[in-house]
Amino acid sequence: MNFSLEGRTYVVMGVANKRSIAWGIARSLHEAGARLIFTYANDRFEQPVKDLAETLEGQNALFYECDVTNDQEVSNTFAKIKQDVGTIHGLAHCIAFANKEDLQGEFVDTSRDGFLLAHNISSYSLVVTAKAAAPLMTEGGGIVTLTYLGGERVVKNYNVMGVAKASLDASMKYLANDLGKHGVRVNAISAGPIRTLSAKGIGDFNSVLKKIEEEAPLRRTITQEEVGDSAYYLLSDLSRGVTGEIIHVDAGYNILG
Ligand code: NDP
Ligand code: N5H
Repeated sequence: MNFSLEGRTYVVMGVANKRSIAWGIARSLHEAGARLIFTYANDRFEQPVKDLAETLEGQNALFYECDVTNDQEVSNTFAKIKQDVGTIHGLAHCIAFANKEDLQGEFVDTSRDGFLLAHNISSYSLVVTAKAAAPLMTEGGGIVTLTYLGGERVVKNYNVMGVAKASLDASMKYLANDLGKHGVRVNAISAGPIRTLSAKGIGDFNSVLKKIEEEAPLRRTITQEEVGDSAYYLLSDLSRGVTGEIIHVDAGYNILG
């Protein structure tokens, strides 16, 4: 079996900068020979994403603006992708957002607006993009989303984002059930903590990383490249029998009691 992604096209959503997990995924897919399509939330990130993609040798990438809170924009984006490339083979969804004030203190204080915002961007966005993207996967395909342990158990400060990730994890499974009959697999990677733009400004992040270094079975944190390679596995035929699964790329931290 040939596991090269030569001749295949993947949409990568959520590159903000070179530290983004989405960028780690883009690099792994590029190295495997895939053609890449990038989407970004608004034009603030257009040039940075284009500059990064330029560094991928021989890559003839395409770029689209796609704010996932806007149904019309999501369906227009995939209509344009269909027009420009026809078939796609997969999608990496690396998008989340919650108000900063909801990522500290107690979950019980979450406002209705903050709760809905976190769920809208971090969970429903997978549903709306899967619906728009799956019809383009005419040769079968894969969808991968990024989740975190805080959706499975209570993790200090993760708060509303943990509840949104629980919703994302369940959405991933229901989507896997709906889309499986069309040859589309849907899976999630639960990544260990990585210092990215989203993690910036989060109090205590250093101590979270230190705890992983001290306690995780591998006694270290993980990298964007390691997440990227697991996404490559999930988006390639290597994982052709796997759907509705959460793979923990977290140096084994989740097995600890
Ligand atoms: P980044 O800050 O690099 O990426 C977050 C991305 O979310 C940004 O690219 C941002 O797009 C995008 N986004 C936010 N709002 C919208 C919107 N309305 N429409 C479209 N895109 C939007 O952080 P990470 O790489 O860390 O995050 C990627 C994923 O990984 C998230 O789901 C996160 O929860 C998950 N994760 C991260 C971990 C970590 O430790 N870093 C651990 C486990 C999971 P733009 O830049 O265009 O605004
Ligand atoms: C237990 C923790 C630490 C506490 C919680 C962190 C949660 C982070 C996730 C969300 C996505 C961060 C977030 O929405 C930040 C925004 O409020 C402010 N940042 C921005 O607007 C920047 C500019 C843009 C690019 O960010 C986004 N998201 O659009 C969890 C950590 C140990 C692990 C972790 C960091 C998990 C995760 O899900 O990211």
